[in-house]
Amino acid sequence: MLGRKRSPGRKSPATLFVQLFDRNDAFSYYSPAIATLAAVLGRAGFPSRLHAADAADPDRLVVEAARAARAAVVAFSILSPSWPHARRLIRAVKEGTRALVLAGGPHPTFCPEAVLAESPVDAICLGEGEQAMLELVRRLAAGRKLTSVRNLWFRDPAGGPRVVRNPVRPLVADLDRIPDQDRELFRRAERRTGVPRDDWRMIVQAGRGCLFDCAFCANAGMGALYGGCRAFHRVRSAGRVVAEIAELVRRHPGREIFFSDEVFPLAGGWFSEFSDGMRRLGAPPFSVLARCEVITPERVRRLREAGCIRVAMGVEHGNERYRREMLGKRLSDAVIRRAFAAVKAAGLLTQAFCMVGLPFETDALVDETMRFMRDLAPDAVTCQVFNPLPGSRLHELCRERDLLPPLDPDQDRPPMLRLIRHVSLSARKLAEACRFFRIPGLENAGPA
Ligand code: B12
Ligand code: SF4
Repeated sequence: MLGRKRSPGRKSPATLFVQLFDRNDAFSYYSPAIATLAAVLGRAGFPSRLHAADAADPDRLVVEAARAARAAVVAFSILSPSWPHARRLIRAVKEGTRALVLAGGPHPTFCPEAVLAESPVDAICLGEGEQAMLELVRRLAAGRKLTSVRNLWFRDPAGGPRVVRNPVRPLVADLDRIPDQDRELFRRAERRTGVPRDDWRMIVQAGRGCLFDCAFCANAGMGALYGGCRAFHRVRSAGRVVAEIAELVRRHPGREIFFSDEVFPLAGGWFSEFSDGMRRLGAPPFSVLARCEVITPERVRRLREAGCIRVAMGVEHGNERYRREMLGKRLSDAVIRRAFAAVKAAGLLTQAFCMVGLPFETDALVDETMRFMRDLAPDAVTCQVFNPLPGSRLHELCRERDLLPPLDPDQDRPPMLRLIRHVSLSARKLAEACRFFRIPGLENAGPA
């Protein structure tokens, strides 16, 4: 298990994790990455605290939290849409404390040079962070040199232009070695956030990564860092997953568990062992994300017996050819229809994901997505206006084809949505689609 206990009495540098969240969206309050990193540090005897920051909060709060925690490290986990908010807080922490400021997560992983250039961060983590962060804190405790820790890039502490770019270490091959998420870290911080208790999701992961490489998804970027999506994809043992859920059920009975694996492992012996274990636990309610291809009536039946109440599936677009050629998702309309029918027939709730405002989309293509979704009639649809995500192939395509509008370097509010330039989609149609899919705040949206 990662993070063996240290001998007591040694100096323990404290870490303050910063969760960038949106107070209006309770789901955004929880980060499995932070909860996992804190668990690894905690096992090794290093204390952590959490500061949850909404973009509207005054910056001084994070500085006060870092001082109150006597933090030696202030650690940010950053998704690209939160980068402007993170950058603002990183500046505040650097000005107001002497802590080492570390940033990890998808944005520093996919845009490391930009993160160093646009903020005074001391170090960034590329890829998986458990071993890197533990090694960093151990070295801090021992007063050893920090700048050779693999996965981490360091800015020259003397203020020079040099950046130490350490290579990425091999992945943790056996995910069972990683301790369960430290959810209590978030519970302890809950009081100050205004997020109602028990509103945030009980996120569990059966594994990491996925075997596909859709063009709009950052999974491809993670795969590229580690020699391909196949190498990055790993699954925990079914026994460990069920044991984690048993503990959650004991502590928080009745709450729904959300498997955030983008493709839940539904095939083979793993799934049999998992579903048997869940049945033994009394089939606690949970939801999964799945690819339509792997859905069969038999698997859905076993999912239901195991406690599953909802299956969410990516449809992405209503035009099969556009889905395949632009989005890199080789999935036919027929397979999608079959999968939704099978889940509905088993009495489970269905949720569909799709996007509008995609590169080179036309009004007619958007109409096809609205039509397809109306026909499919899932219980819930989550439609997003396309946001080009660093780490994805479509982000690269938008950059190459000059579809990315310039970002205001001084902007300090999260641009949760970065509309791309459209060459063939009318503002009227995009606004109509936003109304149709009830995308809040964007009913009058128009392409930049
Ligand atoms: C669970 C999940 C969520 C959860 C939790 C979000 C969160 N804050 O973590 C919810 C449902 C809230 C969510 C929401 C969103 N998500 Co999301 N989500 C995921 C998902 C499926 C799994 C992430 C995860 O928890 N993995 C397990 C943990 C343990 O791994 P990890 O996050 O990769 O972290 C490891 C490393 O990155 C690193 N690391 C991470 N942080 C740090 C910090 C430090 C200091 C260090 C040293 C290391 C480190 O170490 C960790 C352990 O190895 C990923 C897809 C994926 N496969 O990664 C998308 C993903 C992260 N989400 C994404 C996006 C875009 C969003 C949304 C913006 C979507 C939207 N439009 O609403 C919102 C943003 C909400 C918010 N403000 O955070 C993108 C991010 C791409 C990018 N370039 O930033 C991803 C990659 C999916 C994709 N489409 O490509 N999401
Ligand atoms: S969208 Fe889903 S299926 Fe496609 S690469 Fe990303 S995680 Fe995998």
